[in-house]
Amino acid sequence: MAEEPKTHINAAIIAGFIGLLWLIAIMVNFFITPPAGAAAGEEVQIIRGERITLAMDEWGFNGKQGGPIIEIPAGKEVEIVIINQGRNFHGFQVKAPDGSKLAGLDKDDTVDPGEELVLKIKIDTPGEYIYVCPVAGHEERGMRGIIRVV
Ligand SMILES: [Cu+2]
Repeated sequence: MAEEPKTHINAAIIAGFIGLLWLIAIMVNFFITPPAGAAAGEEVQIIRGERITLAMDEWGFNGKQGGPIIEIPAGKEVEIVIINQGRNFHGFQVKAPDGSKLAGLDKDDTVDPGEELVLKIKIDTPGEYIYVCPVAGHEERGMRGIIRVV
């Protein structure tokens, strides 16, 4: 019985810690993301392989703001087939951690509505990157997703 107050203190510390983690998770969710995956509760589609097909429209990839997670092998050339199913012109670019272009199209190279383009890209360094439509304003509207190089 002498142990009991201590146990309560430990339980309070643990509860506080869990609460803190929960708060941090909420803060991260609100302030750091515009989510590059699906919205909370939705299943995130993962596409793996050496030929990836992505449909683009307003404002997302494969019909979702925050497109699917793409997983490609490091150091190997893969094909990204981008199909513009929207009404605006769109593009595809993988960003380096500093925000510069790592692979894909330049900002001004775009695909017209109804058109498709096969891009060959190769990323040597494994990691998690962001892919976007580089047309001004489109990333902010939801044309972004995660690409994992493994
Ligand atoms: Cu776009």
